[in-house]
Amino acid sequence: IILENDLRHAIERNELVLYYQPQVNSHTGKIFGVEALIRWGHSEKGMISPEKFIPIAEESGLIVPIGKWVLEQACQQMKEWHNEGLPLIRVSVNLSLRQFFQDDLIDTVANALKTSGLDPKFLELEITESMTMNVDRTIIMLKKLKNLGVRIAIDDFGTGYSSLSYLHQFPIDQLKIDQSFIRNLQIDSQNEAIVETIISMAHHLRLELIAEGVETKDQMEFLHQFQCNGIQGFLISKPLPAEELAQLIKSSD
Ligand code: G
Ligand code: G
Ligand code: MN
Ligand code: NA
Repeated sequence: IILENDLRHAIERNELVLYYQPQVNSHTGKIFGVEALIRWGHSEKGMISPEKFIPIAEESGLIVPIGKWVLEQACQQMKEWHNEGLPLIRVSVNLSLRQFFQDDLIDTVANALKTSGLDPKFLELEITESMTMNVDRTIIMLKKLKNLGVRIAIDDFGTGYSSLSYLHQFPIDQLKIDQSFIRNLQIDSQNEAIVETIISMAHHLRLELIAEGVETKDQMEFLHQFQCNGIQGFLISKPLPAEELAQLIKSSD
């Protein structure tokens, strides 16, 4: 089992790395963004999934320095890619509950942007519905983030309990349809109806949309047919180390 102390050492020893998964426009086939996904390159155990250590990081408070590092690293990497002449794509960073409730989140994000020199419009922050239970606080926080010029996405959309009536009050740019809905396409017709409804709602609210966990051509064609343009999933690529992702972008440009 992973202990808090191991994780503390992981930070000190620079064992944390970011992988990147491309997001593709299904109409043009172009990569328009990447999601940064953390991994722990453990000296003996190999790559450890965030599912195993993010909960420990949340409980212990280590998520604060880790989250800071992720933001800095993601912004720096994207700025480097832009400098190298790669297409001007954006990077999405997952925020954890504790980070979202941290008073200095705004400063942390502003700092990561300033230090890297990345144009804020190329940074997107992913929050989940479960973080938006306190509606007033969420609106205040999101407005402050939007004032920095960054984009906001709701991750795992459709799995939380947030009321749809608040959705239009949040200053958000994008919904990410949860993988579970995509997995059940062509299996369950009621599920298909839900996906169609989410897509149509996003269009009406003028929100951009990404389907996550797209693994098959059939799933992509269904989404294409209903005008869900953003696609992320193993069909395009699994999350990759930075160099491999850069190669993929170069070869697909
Ligand atoms: O990358 P997947 O491979 O295994 O990620 C598993 C979970 O970990 C997902 O829910 C994802 O959102 C979360 N995750 C990945 N990277 C980060 C990160 O940098 N910060 C936070 N808070 N969660 C992350
Ligand atoms: O919670 P969040 O959406 O941030 O989590 C992203 C997680 O989904 C990561 O663990 C990532 O590795 C995983 N993932 C990305 N694409 C696919 C896919 O096509 N199929 C499956 N099963 N998992 C995926
Ligand atoms: Mn995510
Ligand atoms: Na998700």
